[in-house]
Amino acid sequence: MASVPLLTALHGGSDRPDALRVDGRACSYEELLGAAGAVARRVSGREAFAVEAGASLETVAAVVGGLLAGVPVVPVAPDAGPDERAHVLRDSGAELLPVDFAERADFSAAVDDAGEPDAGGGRPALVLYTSGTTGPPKGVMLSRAAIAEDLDALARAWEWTADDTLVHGLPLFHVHGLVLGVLGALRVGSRLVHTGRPTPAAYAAAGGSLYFGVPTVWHRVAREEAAARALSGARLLVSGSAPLPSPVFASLAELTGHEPVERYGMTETLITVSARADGPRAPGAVGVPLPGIATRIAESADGIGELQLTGPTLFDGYLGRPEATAAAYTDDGWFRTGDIAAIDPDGTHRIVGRASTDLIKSGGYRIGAGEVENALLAHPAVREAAVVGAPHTDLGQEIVAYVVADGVSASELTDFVASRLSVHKRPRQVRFLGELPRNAMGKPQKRLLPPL
Ligand code: MLC
Ligand code: AMP
Repeated sequence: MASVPLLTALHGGSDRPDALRVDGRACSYEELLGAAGAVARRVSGREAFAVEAGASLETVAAVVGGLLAGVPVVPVAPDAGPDERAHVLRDSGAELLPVDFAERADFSAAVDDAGEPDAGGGRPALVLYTSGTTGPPKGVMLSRAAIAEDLDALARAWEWTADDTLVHGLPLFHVHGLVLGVLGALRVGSRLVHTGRPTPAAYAAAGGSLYFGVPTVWHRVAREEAAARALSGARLLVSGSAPLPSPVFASLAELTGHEPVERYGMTETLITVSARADGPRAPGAVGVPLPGIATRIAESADGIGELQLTGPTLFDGYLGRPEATAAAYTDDGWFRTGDIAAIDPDGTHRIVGRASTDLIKSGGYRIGAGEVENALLAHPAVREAAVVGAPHTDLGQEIVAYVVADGVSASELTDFVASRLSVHKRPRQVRFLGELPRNAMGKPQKRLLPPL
């Protein structure tokens, strides 16, 4: 198999001392390659390894090190509770690797001209854990070929070049912050400023040309007029991971002078549809399919239905779950996104909802209702639990738990969930009911839950 170099610009070599800045610490490409080389040496020969993926140079070095060595990297959310962390490590078989950025090694002798090995022998580059409607998170296997295709398509769509300075403050254990936000910069060669947290003040101070954010970040920027106005010197503001509310689109356009570019994606498919830097942008519209991506709307009378796709950016399946992988595709081989969409006559895609209410998006994080319900049911006082996403101006959706329980308070239950799962999986509201509404078959009916 021919090698597929992924981090072309990193190997091509800018000699800027601050090519990369993560949460206040800067490094050059040479320093990053040295630290990544040390990681590559340590993991070489392993099946996979995990890294605690905080917003740090260590996380970047670990991921690049895995790519250099051709060993799959499993980023773990730093705030993952013990249950979630244990699940990810057990399911992936990966051990957590502590990383010391000061440790340096030259790994270039072990790799080919492109600075990377032969596609890791067909193994995934990354395994990213993401929630489904039920059960614990599944590991999504992403190949370096899929990542390379996606980043190149996005670079073309956004006219993203080495002259850009990319700014964002997104988590480094998901597609948005890690694949686009870090590997994208190292492939294209743009300077990267990761702000640690994506606060409006940090975005305003960073002086970038290209900004990434989830809608919650853009909502917060749009609320702080001075910070928003400071982005007027940028070239492109990109929003994704959840629907960007129309009022936020309008405020950003007014305060920054830039209509944001919206793009749509999933962990399993990477980014597949996007507005273009040289094309129209409209609230509620996520643009057109990237080159190589084919989309269709599943049969429906009114042209609104499940969005299905095929293309070179799709995942290699869920780790160790062939049935779940097969179930994600239609019989004729299209990936079922579970998102409800419409396609305008000019090809513009609009995401109008989700097929299942059991996948919640809060602050851009994907949260399975079933995982939170199981965490609640593990509490001895809880007899029944139903978790839903309720509309929320800042977060898009907030997690609301309806429980049947005795002798326990709402805050005890949220703390209990937080002690097992990541912070953002905590219910924001807990409602106590005498019983859950059920249909004649005895199945809980979330549609019939009392309004908040
Ligand atoms: C949270 N908090 C709670 C709570 N939940 N407190 C009590 N009860 C609860 N239920 C605490 C938090 O710990 C935090 O505390 C404070 O409340 C504020 O929390 P928040 O409102 O959630 O804000 P914040 O922590 O600032 O996070 C917002 C955010 C974050 C936007 C920065 O949600 C985020 O990083 N989202 C990005 C997700 C993402 O990258 N998704 C991409 C998936 S890939 P404290 O003490 O810490 O202040 C993908 C593909 C694609 O989707 O298309 O891109
Ligand atoms: P994740 O796997 O965390 O990447 O979540 C993927 C989901 O995020 C998709 O299935 C969509 O529901 C949602 N999503 C991503 N981008 C957008 C967008 N621009 N507009 C609406 N929903 C989006």
